[in-house]
Amino acid sequence: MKFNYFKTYVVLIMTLACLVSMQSCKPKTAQSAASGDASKSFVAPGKYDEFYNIVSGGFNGQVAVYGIPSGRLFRIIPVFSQSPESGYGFSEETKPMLNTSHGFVPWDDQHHIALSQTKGEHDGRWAFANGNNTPRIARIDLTTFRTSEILEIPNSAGNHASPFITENSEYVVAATRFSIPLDDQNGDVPINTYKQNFKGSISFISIDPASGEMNIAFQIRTPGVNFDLSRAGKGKSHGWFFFSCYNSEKANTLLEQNASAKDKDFVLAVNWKKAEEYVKAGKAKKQAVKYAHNVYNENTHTATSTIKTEIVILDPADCPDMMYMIPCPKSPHGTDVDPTGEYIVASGKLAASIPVFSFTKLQKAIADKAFDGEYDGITVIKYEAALHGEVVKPGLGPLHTEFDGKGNAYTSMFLSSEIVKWRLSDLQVLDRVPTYYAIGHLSVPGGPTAKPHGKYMIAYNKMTKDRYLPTGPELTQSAQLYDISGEKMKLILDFPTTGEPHYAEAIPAALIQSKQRKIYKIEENTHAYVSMGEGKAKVERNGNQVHVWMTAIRSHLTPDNIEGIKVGDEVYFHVTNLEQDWDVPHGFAIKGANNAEILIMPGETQSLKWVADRTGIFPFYCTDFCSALHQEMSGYLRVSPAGSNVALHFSTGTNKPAVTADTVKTSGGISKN
Ligand code: RUQ
Ligand code: CUA
Repeated sequence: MKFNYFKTYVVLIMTLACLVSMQSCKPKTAQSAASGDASKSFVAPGKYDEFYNIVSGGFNGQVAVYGIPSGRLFRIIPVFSQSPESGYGFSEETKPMLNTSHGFVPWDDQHHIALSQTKGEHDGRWAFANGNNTPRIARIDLTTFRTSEILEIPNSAGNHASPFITENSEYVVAATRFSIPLDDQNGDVPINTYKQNFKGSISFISIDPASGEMNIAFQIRTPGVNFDLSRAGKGKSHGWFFFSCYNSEKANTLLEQNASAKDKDFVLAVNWKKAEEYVKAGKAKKQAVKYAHNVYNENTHTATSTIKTEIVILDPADCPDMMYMIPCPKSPHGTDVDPTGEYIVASGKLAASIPVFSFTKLQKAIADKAFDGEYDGITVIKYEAALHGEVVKPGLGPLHTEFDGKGNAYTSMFLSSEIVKWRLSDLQVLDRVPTYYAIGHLSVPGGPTAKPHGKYMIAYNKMTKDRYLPTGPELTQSAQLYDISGEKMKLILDFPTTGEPHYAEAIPAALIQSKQRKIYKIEENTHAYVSMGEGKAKVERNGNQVHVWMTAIRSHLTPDNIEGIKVGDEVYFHVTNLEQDWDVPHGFAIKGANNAEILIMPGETQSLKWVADRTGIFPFYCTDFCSALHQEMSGYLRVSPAGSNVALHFSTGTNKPAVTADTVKTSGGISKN
């Protein structure tokens, strides 16, 4: 169990060889395996898919929605990145969603999805998504497919190990990838004082059962390791959480070697029910921190960002029996819990076998004190005492495991580019199937829940090479769909994805399809600049700020002639979409806007800021093809020199003579058509 230089060396060389040349590890050729039974993924035109598949977007910072089994792309949901397509992060209302303690951060790296659960099953309310880079968790409403809330996480750096959900959505949980000096410490320390000064943290974020609103209930300070993918216990192990961690060496340089030195890292098992008791008993200490909490309100159609300044944090030294470390070979990347909650599968990406731990044995090991010393003050369980067994020679580079609910597990093998099916009871390998190429995550609809729908499995691959028509230096990312209803896994579809897909979760369409919001009721619109009807449209000046209360309805904008804007003015277009029909958004764009368009849903108000930088006539128009007269849905704005005496004037459907400030005291009016 001790450091074995030769073994480490061999594994590293193998890893490097495969990484440098995927060729050596990739299975045959694309053609030889293109045996998919396409009829199984065929969804006839006009027919619906069986599942919504909610897929991470990686470095595009967004979340995408596909149909399964067709692989059709339905929607890209703006989450952590500005989206010029909808105006998310560009409109005045949505800018606060991207506020953080570092200011406005319009991008992130989005890797994992967790769908809300009740009693261990998907309940179709929310999807949670992580922002890796500037640690954040977002909540997406599954009735609108829009981002409702973003919570920044303090004491974290690289929020990769998240979000993971407990079986009744009590908590969405996040662990830090990078350990760092905690936020209330002086972080200006030499990097080589890692071992003394760097700590990890785990955040338990409560979810309001009614509104879904997130709140950091408590954090746990941990040794300065790196955390990776993790899962909540379920069923019999409900109340526990299992985190994979690597870099138990606490290396701060050349991690590819130095964080792989030891034969074993750990799975950290946390008894979170016990942690709750310690918090109740006052064991958690207050800590001054700074983090943003951003919430979108569907009545004001406006987000607010609040900077919060305190959390409570538990120190394991004050909390006996709250957590244990289970040794795990080598650099575990993912820990997954089977549908019964009994088996905890840990995949060491450099390990030659997959250890499977037993929750029952873990409990017995704790009761019998079958311990193997301590790591940073945390009791280490004897490896064999918690072990159910090892899957022997499963393949190279095991990463993630999902389950079919029929006693089988499926593990992705990055290096050997395959999925391996094995049986939980006796750990026998049953089948293996190639992926094209270099699979990262895999997902069975319902796979992380207590009731997987063991019919399909989707592989998310890091490379596609020869699978699609080439598109210059960068090739598409891709997913592959497998039929797992029989004994053998069968490839039935390749489909390209947007961004780089990491984890995804699929949910039966029947759970959310009928709950989709169609419109926002105009009478419930309490936006500060709403126009409740065309007659309410107006333009007002306040210093160099001009506010335009504008309405949109098929097929005109009101007002559509605006004069009296001067160079240097900041013009705010507050556009209310008066439609009350499903699927009739209107858009708004104006020449020279240095942000984006805005897309306004029926009954909603959104605002675009535009600065007049030169004199002239500036057309504006609706960007969403909304009717046969969409192309007519447009208007003109006149900009005059800074000192000009052209009076503020607006109209729709009238042609009044040009006016100056000398002749007109008040602004113009709107003619009814
Ligand atoms: S990680 S490929 Cu970003 Cu989810 Cu395992
Ligand atoms: Cu409204 Cu096009």
